[in-house]
Amino acid sequence: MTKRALITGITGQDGSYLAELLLSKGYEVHGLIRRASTFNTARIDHLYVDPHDPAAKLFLHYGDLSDGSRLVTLMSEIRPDEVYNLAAQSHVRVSFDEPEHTADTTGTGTVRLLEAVRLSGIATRFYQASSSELFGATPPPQSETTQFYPRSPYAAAKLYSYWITKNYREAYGLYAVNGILFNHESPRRGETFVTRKITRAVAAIKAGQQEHVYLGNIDSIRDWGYAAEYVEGMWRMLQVDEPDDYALATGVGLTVRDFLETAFEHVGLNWEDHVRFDERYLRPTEVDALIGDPSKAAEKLGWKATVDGHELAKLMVDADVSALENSGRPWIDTVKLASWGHE
Ligand code: NAP
Ligand code: G4F
Repeated sequence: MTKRALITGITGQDGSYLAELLLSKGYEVHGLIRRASTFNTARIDHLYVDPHDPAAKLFLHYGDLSDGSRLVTLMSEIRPDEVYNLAAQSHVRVSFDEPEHTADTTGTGTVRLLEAVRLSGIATRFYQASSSELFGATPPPQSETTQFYPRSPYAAAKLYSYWITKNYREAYGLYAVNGILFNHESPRRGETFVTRKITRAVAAIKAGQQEHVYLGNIDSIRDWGYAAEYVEGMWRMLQVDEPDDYALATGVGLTVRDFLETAFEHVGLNWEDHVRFDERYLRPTEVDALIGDPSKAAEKLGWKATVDGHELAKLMVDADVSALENSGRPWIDTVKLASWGHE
């Protein structure tokens, strides 16, 4: 029997890698996408096959986590074996600007989807994209048993989603799991997260199209892994007999400064010549250090990260250098776009 999966957030970084993985495993994949005035499917366009083609295995549906009745309808129409809830307003800095919207999407959106699963009566397995941001101010190493201390509207919304997922597991016997994922990046990472902001800037500076990049706090520590490996961990969480919660991480922390050093050195540049401080990229409350302990996932799921933060920085720089070389788009436009907000 062909398994069927529904992915919310399929147009995002993780959604695109997960869709690839599930299609490669023979799944029929359904994705929730938001209606936008421009195309927002660039990360999955390479997977798309005309739905009229009998070989089509990927189907997209308009919807939004703010629209509960639509989620109920889609659940009964698609009848998925597995639901991956990856959709969210996922930017921590932006959540300070849009706390209410973040709560509605990143928090309440989860219970809307869980209710749709529960009301459908289908024996669906549910994955919730929880985050290492939940640990916030609690010092590393952090694991599934570490106390939560959220430090942003984003983290507070994810905390609600974490607990409501656990509650639906306990109250209704739903197969529902939390993947507590530490930062994971890739060439598909959103342009305003710090790793991608840096690797895009490295490419532009190397090409002589830009002189400086403006950043906030470069002393914070993150446990950066490779997104393509993390989606394998998400899938594995839904394949075990009993639902449980798991942290995925490399176990190694780097500062933003370390990432800068590796990324600039990779193309023969010194980061100190090109990085400028701008206080608008600071957060009202910062998360100083996230370093995960992934031993439970290793033991129970056989999952292990193999790409470390330095390797990741280099592969992202290589991808941005070649993207810049191959694109006819004037770089300056996208740099301006990324500088409008406070991300
Ligand atoms: P991302 O690239 O920002 O993708 C977010 C996705 O959510 C996009 O497809 C976006 O659609 C969709 N979305 C946003 N608001 C929505 C709404 N109201 N209704 C329906 N869809 C909506 O995020 P990511 O890096 O892939 O992360 C995936 C999930 O894991 C997120 O929940 C994130 O918070 C969580 N997480 C990420 C990390 C990480 O390091 N990447 C770590 C821990 C947890 P558009 O394309 O239309 O904007
Ligand atoms: O890349 P970031 O914006 O990622 P952050 O805040 O760690 O959140 C990401 O990882 C979470 C998992 O732990 C996810 F849940 C969340 O959805 C998201 O994917 O910032 C990383 C660090 C922060 O300490 C930030 O203050 O980089 C610092 N930073 C310094 N200058 C900057 C900048 N961050 C951004 N985005 N832009 C800057 O100019």
